[in-house]
Amino acid sequence: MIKTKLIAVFITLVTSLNLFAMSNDGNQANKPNIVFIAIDDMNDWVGYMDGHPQAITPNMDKLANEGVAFMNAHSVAPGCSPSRNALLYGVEPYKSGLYAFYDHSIHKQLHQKYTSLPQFLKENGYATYGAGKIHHGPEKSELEWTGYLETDNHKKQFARGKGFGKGSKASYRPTTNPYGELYDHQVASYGIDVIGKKHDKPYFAAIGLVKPHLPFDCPVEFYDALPEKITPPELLENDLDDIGVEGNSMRRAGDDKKFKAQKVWGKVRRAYLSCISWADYNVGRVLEAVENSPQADNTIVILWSDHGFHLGEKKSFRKFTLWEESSRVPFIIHDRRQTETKKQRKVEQAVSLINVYRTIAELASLQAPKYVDGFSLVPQLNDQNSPVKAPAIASWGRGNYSVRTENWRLIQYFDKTQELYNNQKDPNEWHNLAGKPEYKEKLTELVNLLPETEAPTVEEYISNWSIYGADKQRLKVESKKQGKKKQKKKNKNK
Ligand SMILES: [Ca+2]
Ligand SMILES: [Ca+2]
Repeated sequence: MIKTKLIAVFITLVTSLNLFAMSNDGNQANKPNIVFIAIDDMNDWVGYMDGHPQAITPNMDKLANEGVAFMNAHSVAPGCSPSRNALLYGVEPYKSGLYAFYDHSIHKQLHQKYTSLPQFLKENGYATYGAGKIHHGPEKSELEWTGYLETDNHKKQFARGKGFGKGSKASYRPTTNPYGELYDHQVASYGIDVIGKKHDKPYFAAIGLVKPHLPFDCPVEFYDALPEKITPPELLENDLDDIGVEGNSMRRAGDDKKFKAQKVWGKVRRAYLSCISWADYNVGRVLEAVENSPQADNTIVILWSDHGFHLGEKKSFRKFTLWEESSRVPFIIHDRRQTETKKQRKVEQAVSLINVYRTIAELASLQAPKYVDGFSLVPQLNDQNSPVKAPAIASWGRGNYSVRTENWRLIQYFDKTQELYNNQKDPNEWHNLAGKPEYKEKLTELVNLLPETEAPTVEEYISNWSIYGADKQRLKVESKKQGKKKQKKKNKNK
């Protein structure tokens, strides 16, 4: 009799705990810690992704081997601001209208409209710590963060005779500062402190590394570790002849010409690779802290990069295109609670980073806010062949989209020009199949996956220098007028 009662009490307890967990009442029993590593502008030049044969990234390779590596992961937008706004507020640009770059003051407004991922976790019982670049721009609101690192600035010292360029952004030179003076080292150290502490609540540690973002400068040891001769990109003569005006306008053709004329492409690519190794080194420091932490077995590591980067491919430099180099990113989830799993779990299906929010919510047994886009990737963590619900959509400016499935990419620009690539047969996206009658069916299939509705561009707080798409010309003219007005006011006040 007592036994039956006890079982009944036990069942009630278990059921109510589950109910509590899913109804977000703040029950924190056994909720996992989340280590969230955000990397800036890192493309697929990472060992396990095979994007460049000379990449040196032992720590990310190890993480990919232990966790689940999404081999075909894609950013929501090829620019920091729209990519991070989408991921952190959980809303696709074509629904939010946040296609462009925005001034940092926009976050106040966004906090009223959306619940960002760190705010969501904080409201649900997590202690949330942040360091470095998580949002685009410094945003350290108490709504989101229990604690946030203040970094120290140090003047950079450069190794003599190595690399080139002296601009604040356009610099490709290795540094000789002690590691602790550098931003990413400080950011990782803060994460290491958080991870090593004893916590009475589950924690969310967001660690935002800024390398390999420009300028491509990092400690000289990482530059020296790379060979003098860096493998150049594969190029096809006349590749760009089958691309429309809008597609071509997204390329930074001027940089490519300049680097070619100065014969420095090799140095640029080497400096980028070295910054990837430096980021990897800091990732390794954080991972070691996780392994040695008191709650290692109840911790999930999630690593992602906000978008990719062109370094000569398609005669292009930087991001800001809808092609594979701008789109494909490292994305790894290692749920250390899963102890009995096979190594080398790779998901080959295309997935978008818009799914990060809902995935983290499910991992923490929480219900994401209703408005949040995307879907949880927990099924793929349990079985890498579990089919994903939707392809990866990317937006760049209103009206410009890319749809990436496991083997195909469609790009449709606002002027209705299209590109279609078979990425399995043509990984460099050289051969645009959009106009070919034999691919009409495939084209239609992918066109049908494009967003059905499109939010107007949010124009308040816009920094419109980078906008491509249907609003580009109009905003350009308006911003010129605005600039003139401001100048007149200034002159009047003089
Ligand atoms: Ca970025
Ligand atoms: Ca082509």
